[in-house]
Amino acid sequence: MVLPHSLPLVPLPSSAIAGEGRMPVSEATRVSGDARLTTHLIEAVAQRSGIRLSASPDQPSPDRSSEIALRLDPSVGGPESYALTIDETVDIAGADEAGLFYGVQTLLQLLREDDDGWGLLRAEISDSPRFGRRGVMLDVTRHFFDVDEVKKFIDSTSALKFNHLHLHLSDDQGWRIQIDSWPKLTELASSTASLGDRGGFYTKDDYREIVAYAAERHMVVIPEIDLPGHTHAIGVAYPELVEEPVMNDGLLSESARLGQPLPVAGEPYLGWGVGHSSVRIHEERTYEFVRDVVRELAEMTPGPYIHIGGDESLGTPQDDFDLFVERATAIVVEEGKIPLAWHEVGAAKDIAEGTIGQYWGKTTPEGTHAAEAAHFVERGGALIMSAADVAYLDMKYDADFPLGLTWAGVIDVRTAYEWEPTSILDVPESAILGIEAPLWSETTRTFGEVEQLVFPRAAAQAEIGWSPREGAGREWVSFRERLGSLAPLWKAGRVDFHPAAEIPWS
Ligand code: TNX
Repeated sequence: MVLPHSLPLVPLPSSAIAGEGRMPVSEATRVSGDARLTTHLIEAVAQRSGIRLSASPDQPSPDRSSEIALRLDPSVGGPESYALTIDETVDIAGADEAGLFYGVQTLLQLLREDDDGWGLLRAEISDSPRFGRRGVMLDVTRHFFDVDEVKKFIDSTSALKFNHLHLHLSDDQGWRIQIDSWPKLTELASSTASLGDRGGFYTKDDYREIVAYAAERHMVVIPEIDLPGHTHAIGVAYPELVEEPVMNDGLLSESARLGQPLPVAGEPYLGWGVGHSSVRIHEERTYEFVRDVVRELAEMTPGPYIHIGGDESLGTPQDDFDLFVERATAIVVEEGKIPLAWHEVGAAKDIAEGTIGQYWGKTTPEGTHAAEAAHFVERGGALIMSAADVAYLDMKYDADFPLGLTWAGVIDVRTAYEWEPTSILDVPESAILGIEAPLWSETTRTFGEVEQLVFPRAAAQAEIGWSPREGAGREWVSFRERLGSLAPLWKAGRVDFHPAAEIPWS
């Protein structure tokens, strides 16, 4: 038997046996099954190989040679699981539509070209995810990325079986989503970005287009409005909602250390210092604002979550912070959604029950981070792990890498791969919903630069989120080989990945 990790697959499937040789594919190869997924497969194969498979709208024909059958079969396993057989024909059975989609993504990784042309590596795979939550985050605030760029991000991350897309939609540098009841947010506070670059925003139609595109690829979009700090842009539109920029010694020295300009009240902020802004905690108008924004976001968000931020609110006194996040999480619940928040929000005793925390501390927690994270679990919530020293996609690969930051460390591909989300905090394993890998965009001025930071490290996070912890092949020596084999797929998809020297790219 050939070892499972000899198959060029990322993330590693829960069970895989490589067969002998390849099943040739040609324009005569017929695909049957759900029309949309069939089209998706045909387009992806065409983009990769130039071969346009034929769609066979009917049931699988009696002559089953050269056939790829996509079908649903709930007996295959739990949510998102699938079984894939490639022999003389291909059979993909998804436990549900997401599972079928993931079976197709695996099939696409097994499509390879050699001297005899294009073929599918023979294999017998049955696969299901370790965690139900496998997320990526895109910061569209420090730099703005348009609808087509977000769609490309969805394409390349859903191919790695990520199933949540968190969009960081507001920050000091800009407000990026149309809100009808507070129109000046986009009129006055969206046109600029970090480094003085051009901003932008999504209309409600744009946003719905992103949500629908993501849903077709089985990704849930999570909108984040960052409160009560990271709110300088709100003050550019509505000065009455925010405090004067905080200018304490800590902030002044931090901005100097980062080489970042200081904010000026009412003017767009073009740097990326943090911790200087806060909404007014003791004004009822602030909560009218929060409720309107949450309600309008909820209306265009079919997914269950609204993220209210809560990180680095260094300009908000602790008691005020607690009061604010208790009210803000309650508002999200009242508007029918589950609140999500960065782990600092767990400092507040009475956050809404069931609020989900996002841990962004390090793999060895510092200060109050672990206790804050644990409080979400005490309140009946759960946690998503985004440990900054391993899962942050905006850290540099090495000290000389031109893009990215270093505050959490430099993260080479191996470091991004070798961590365990359930071993960081002292909470029950069942409280860990999964992982999310964030891309903060202070230094990425183009979408190509985003991709250089995200790929290949997102593939490491994909495997941590999907693959069994103890699976054969779930280790660096195997991963780096399998990762290297993704290069032709990324090249065909024009993904501007960083060809890290650690990886044997094919
Ligand atoms: C910290 S981690 C932030 C962001 C920055 C990021 C840069 C977290 C929740 N907040 O505001 O963009 O560092 O790495």
